[in-house]
Amino acid sequence: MTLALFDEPEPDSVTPLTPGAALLRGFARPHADALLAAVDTITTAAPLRHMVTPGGHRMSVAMTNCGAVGWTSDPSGYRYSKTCPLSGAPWPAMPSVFAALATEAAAQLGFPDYAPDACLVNRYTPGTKLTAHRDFDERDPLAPIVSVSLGLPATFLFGGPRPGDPSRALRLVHGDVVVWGGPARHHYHAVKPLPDGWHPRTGAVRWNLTFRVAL
Ligand code: MD6
Ligand code: FE
Repeated sequence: MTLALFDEPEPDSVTPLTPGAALLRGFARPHADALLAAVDTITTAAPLRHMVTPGGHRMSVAMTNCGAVGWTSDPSGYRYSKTCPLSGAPWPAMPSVFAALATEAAAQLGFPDYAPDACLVNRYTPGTKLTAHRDFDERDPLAPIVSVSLGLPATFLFGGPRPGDPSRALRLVHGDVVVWGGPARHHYHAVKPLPDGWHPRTGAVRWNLTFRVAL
């Protein structure tokens, strides 16, 4: 008997999570190299940085953005801004391969014409984690978050609307996409500390792209 530590869906399968949310296994895989090339361009134009939370903690995830607006955090709060606080310049434009993928993924869940205006680019290295939270800084309470995983595998925890709700542990690998919107839009989620590893495309890194309709 094998101990089921994770839900391990088949390649290219759709795993429903809760109404409005699903894991699209391998959905981004055909575009992974193009996405990674674009990540390189974006992080050159708008360097990754460790933002500080309103509580004064330096986030272990290194972040930047592309799109019309970008998510930022500093001791005075979370917000979306049209410019990068480091350079004062607009964020790099959202590459068409990013926008097209996000729109297609959202459509799979029944969210038509999804047009994200923000994409947060997250870099995880071994030990990097994201504590349980809900994304509440966006105007539209129903438009989904589309989350694309590239590189090293990570354990993603997808919970419910309340802090103590049971969560499901999903092992997200290169090319996986998770979508949560509608009734699932404000569910708790977290990423466990990234284990050591080496990925042929990204080295010792997991990249995560999270798309939102922010404004
Ligand atoms: C992930 N990221 O990395 C999911 N949320 O798989 C997030 O949920 C997230 O990276 C808010 C701010 C930054 C994030
Ligand atoms: Fe989040």
